[in-house]
Amino acid sequence: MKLGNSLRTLAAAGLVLGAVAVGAGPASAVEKDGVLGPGELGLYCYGNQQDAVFDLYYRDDNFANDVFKGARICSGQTPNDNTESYLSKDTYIWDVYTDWKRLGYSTSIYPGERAGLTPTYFNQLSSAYPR
Ligand SMILES: [Ca+2]
Ligand SMILES: [Ca+2]
Repeated sequence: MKLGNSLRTLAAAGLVLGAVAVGAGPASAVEKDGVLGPGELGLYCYGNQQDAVFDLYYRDDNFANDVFKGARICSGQTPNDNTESYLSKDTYIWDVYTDWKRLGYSTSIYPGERAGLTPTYFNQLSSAYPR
């Protein structure tokens, strides 16, 4: 009886949380879900913004502990040293680096910018920080 009540309470709490998540709507991006949403920087596995995207909302100081999501060729692979192009849907400038924790070479990606990574950064990025 007590267990049953506890489970019902948990279920009710889950429903409330679910309703809040749905109510938040499409304006709230979920980072690292494989879908580039508003406020996110997208780093793509292939050139020309093709195949899987590593979508960042917050800083990430080490890409090596992440994987591309979704059902693309690169899905399941690490984005570390494995991105060739980008698209920013963020309103902040991002600084990206060729090694973890702001080490290595650095370049900046501006709001709305879409391009291929140049040779120094092509398949080399390992950390990223919004300003
Ligand atoms: Ca996302
Ligand atoms: Ca990471």
